[in-house]
Amino acid sequence: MSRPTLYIANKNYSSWSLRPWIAMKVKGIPFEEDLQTFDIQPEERNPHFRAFSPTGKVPVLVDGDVTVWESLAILEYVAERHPAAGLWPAEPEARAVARAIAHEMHAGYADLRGECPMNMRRKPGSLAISPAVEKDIRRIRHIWRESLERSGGPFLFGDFGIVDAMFAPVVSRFEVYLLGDSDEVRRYSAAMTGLEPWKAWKRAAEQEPWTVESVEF
Ligand SMILES: N[C@@H](CCC(=O)N[C@@H](CS)C(=O)NCC(=O)O)C(=O)O
Repeated sequence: MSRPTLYIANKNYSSWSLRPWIAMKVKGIPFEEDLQTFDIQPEERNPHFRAFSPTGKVPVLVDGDVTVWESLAILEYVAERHPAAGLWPAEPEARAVARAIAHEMHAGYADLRGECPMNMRRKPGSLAISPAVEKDIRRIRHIWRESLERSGGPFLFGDFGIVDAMFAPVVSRFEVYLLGDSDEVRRYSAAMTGLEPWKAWKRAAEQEPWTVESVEF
């Protein structure tokens, strides 16, 4: 059986790409990776992405005749194709809550995403953040604290799953911008950054030669 291809962009910057990539790696699901670099001038909007992506954005998973875009839809597709991987909690109640949290992440936290773009190799240091970002951080910390208390960790619903994949780039943002110093953040970040796929992605990000100046601050 041929492997699907996951199209991603620069590992240093592409937060949406990290989500399906880390989920598939953690679960040992085979795929080919095709990294397409962002345009140096972001206003050019990466026309080369159009060759494989209906929206001109990444990530995109191509599995035979099927093309799936949108990170959460890709994760759902992978979960359906690999039910034994346990990408969602087994119990319907926990699964419903996990889905609600994953959708909240997918649709929300625009202020955090806009003001604190993912930049994995940035030297850790704080920056001035707006009250809207503080609100996003409070909400995320609440979700992490409540989920870890309920599941006992180390991930939000016990074992690593889609919810954790959705929050992986947030862990990086918290680290490099020194956001949310608290027990639940330290505990969850340690679990995430201890994963071998996390370390591999970060190493690759640090070695990339490309710089997008507009998100370097
Ligand atoms: N909601 C989409 C967001 C995808 C997205 O914005 N991807 C960024 C890279 S992290 C992108 O391709 N940006 C290029 C552009 O906007 O031209 C998803 O979940 O996959």
